[in-house]
Amino acid sequence: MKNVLIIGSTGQIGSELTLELRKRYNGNIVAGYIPGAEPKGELLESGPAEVVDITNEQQIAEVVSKYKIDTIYNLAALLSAVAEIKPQLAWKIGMDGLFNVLEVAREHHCAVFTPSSIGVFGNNTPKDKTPQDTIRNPRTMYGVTKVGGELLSDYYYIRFGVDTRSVRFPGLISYIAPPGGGTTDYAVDIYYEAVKGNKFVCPIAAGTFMDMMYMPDALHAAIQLMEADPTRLVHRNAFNIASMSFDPEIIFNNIKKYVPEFTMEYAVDSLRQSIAESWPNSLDDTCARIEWDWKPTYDLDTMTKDMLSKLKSRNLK
Ligand code: AKB
Repeated sequence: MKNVLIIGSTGQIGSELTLELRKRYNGNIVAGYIPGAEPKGELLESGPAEVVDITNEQQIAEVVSKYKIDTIYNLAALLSAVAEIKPQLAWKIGMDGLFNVLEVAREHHCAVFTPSSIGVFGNNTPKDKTPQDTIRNPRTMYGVTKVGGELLSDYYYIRFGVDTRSVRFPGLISYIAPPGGGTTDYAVDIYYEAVKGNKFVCPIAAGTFMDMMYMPDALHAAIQLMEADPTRLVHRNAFNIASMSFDPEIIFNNIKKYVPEFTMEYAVDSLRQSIAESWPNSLDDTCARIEWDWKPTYDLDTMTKDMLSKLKSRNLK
């Protein structure tokens, strides 16, 4: 039996990860949320839910004690573009919040998964097939908190034995909860506009490549890493994982294969563009493949077919 707390359970990753964990484990899988972002529908009905504000250490500790939690998925974060607008809040959630989670985990012997991101890399990092162990010098607050988060999580493992693990997520593409505030969000929005029959106005310039991943692979990565044999892990915080890399032209043309009337124009957003240009074109995920058998299932074409069919069945307006 596993008892899991998901902090940020109603966000893009949390809303799907919580349901996946409930299918997989028969313990208490607690959906942590903040007021204003309450769980609804299946997420609310299929298991316990509690207010858990990551900035409140005591609140986290009370829920961990109440449900005898052994694993925390810490999904609270501001994404890259919004973190540039609210850097103080990004720090409070990303660093102070993580510190609270790690302290509770240390006292209550919990394992912790905290997503990292391709945002840990910066302009001096090798751009193509970015290695696992390389320069991490972001110039965004999001990247700073993600590098800090990786270091702090490794510190808690080395110093206190807290079982911390993480992956560097690329842009995540999904059809249930929207991302909101990221640099890679365009690769989600483009599907919604295609299905609604609208022209897509792309905020990222043609020729800008970034790693992306379909949500089922991302969920699988998080769960598979947390279940991995610890004796095989050379790395912990955080593993490069990859499944596809494309620029706006490539994803547009792939969607157009199935929606021939679809059109796109560019209105480049300077903030998102500068962040995108500082990130790698593609990551080398060899260490994840060797240390815990990471292997993605979806490529661009299989993802496009699934996204379009799932969104079409929702009759979007
Ligand atoms: C973002 O664009 O901020 C995120 C990320 C790649 O971490 N999707």
